[in-house]
Amino acid sequence: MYESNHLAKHLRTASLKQNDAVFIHNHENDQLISFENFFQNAEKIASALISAGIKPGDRVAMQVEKSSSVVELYFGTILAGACFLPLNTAYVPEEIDYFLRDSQPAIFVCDTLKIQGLTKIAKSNKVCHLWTLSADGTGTLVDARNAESPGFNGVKRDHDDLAAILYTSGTTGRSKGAMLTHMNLQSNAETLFKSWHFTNKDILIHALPLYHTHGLFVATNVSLLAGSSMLLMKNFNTDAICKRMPQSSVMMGVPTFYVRLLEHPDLNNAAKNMRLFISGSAPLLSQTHDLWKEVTGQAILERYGMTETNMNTSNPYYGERRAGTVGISLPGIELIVTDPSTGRILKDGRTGMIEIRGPNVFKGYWGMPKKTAEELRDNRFFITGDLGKISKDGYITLVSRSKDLIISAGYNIYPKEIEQLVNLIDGVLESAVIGVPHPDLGEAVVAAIVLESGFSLNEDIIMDSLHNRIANFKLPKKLMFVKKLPRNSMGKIQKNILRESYGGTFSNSLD
Ligand code: MLC
Ligand code: AMP
Repeated sequence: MYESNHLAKHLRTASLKQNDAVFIHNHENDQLISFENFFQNAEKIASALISAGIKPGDRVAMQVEKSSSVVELYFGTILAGACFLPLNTAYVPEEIDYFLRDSQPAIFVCDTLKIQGLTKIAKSNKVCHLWTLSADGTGTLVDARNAESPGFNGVKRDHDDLAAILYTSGTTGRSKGAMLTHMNLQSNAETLFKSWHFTNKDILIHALPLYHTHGLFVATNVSLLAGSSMLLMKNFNTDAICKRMPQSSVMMGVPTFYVRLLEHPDLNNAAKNMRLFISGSAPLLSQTHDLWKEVTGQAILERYGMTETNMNTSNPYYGERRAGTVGISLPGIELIVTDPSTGRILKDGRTGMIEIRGPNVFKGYWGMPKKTAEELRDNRFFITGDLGKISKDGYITLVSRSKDLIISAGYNIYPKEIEQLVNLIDGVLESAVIGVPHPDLGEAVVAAIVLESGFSLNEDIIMDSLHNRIANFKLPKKLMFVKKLPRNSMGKIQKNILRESYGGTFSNSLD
């Protein structure tokens, strides 16, 4: 089936033998969607996209709340030969304007509730069709789908054709669209499905957002390849997860999931039936790993990935899941550690830049050949910006990041973007944004602000100016008004000193 469409063909194979089995179980209303149902809906969406004039390679952007229709839209887009471009639901119109301008999608699907604010933006960016999809499963996308019949067999797409563009923040404050091919997604899903021993008996607790690599590709593609089920939850909720664990087998989550679940009194009982807990997207503290093992008897399997590369390493399914490490390079993926200044390979467990090569590595940044050339070497090794080391027996430890990036509960936040906005506020002389340890989020955003002399801005004024200009999760959790910022002899702000000064800000609280 879907013979000429590389990704669709692979993702459909396992379920052909079990069309009536449940693919998606909606947690909120207990609706069950069989594989047959799911693929028929995706086929109808693909037909609707074609009817709307979508051509191979066109972008289909969406910013909608999590639902099974999103997964159908993803697969329908692939079948239609187009390129899926999901956007974080927290983005405000100003941010959406940037993404639409940069990616020039032919279709943008937004939440019905947001259509008023987004119509003008879509028009000014020459989006041909603005469709809607609401959390309750209604909208013009669904109307267009329902006007079509199933039976669409997929537009021809080869392994090297684009399947998706996912935006990842940039160090300059400008987000970059990572172009992912059919091969990138298919090969990685295949590797993970095998490494984590997924089968059609598995039921995956899916409480992650559907607009990132983790919840979209890792969770969904692996489940499709294995023919397993997903219990789709709109939000992360510890009560709901503990209630559902006894009927499930695997959970994928960011470390915050595990930190919060450890506070739940039922965890120990609930987890008994689970075969696998997977963590990634941010560092899992050794303490969390150890405590989890103590409470549930199971070692969390930590893996490491990124938008540009999908998953690179994983702790083993059998064998030691070593706390504080991200495991071993996945089969078929080369990982080297290099000297950041010379690019020469470092051996003997020395710390350096992690570089990755393999079928998982993206094609480049959308419309940014210069940026692509800076990060993707001619020999196809991708310079990750993560600093790490490899032990004698192949386990990789991430030590720090060379990129000025904050990872807050799995969301990436680039300080530059916030600094630029803070610096625009009348009365602000300059600012520096840092990430500091946070017991719940892993890292939290803190802004150190220097005011111009004669100005006395308070926290509310600063926060009011930031609201509606950037997504809520990027807002600083704390503002520090300081007389001046620490600088080195070259005049560069020394963020390490700020991190030392404010590192204890959240140590005793769960903000
Ligand atoms: C929510 N808030 C956050 C936040 N998430 N603030 C900082 N960092 C975050 N990650 C804020 C909201 O803006 C809101 O602010 C308040 O918290 C409550 O919002 P919520 O939606 O109720 O939050 P909650 O449900 O508690 O969300 C926490 C979370 C979520 C852990 C469930 O952050 C999450 O789903 N994270 C996963 C992200 C993810 O999938 N990353 C994978 C990237 S792919 P206010 O002001 O309105 O109260 C990748 C590659 C790889 O990295 O290797 O996987
Ligand atoms: P993103 O750009 O959202 O894909 O985030 C990718 C980044 O998340 C990587 O470059 C790492 O810095 C970080 N990351 C992913 N997985 C892990 C992990 N298991 N431990 C530490 N950091 C991680």
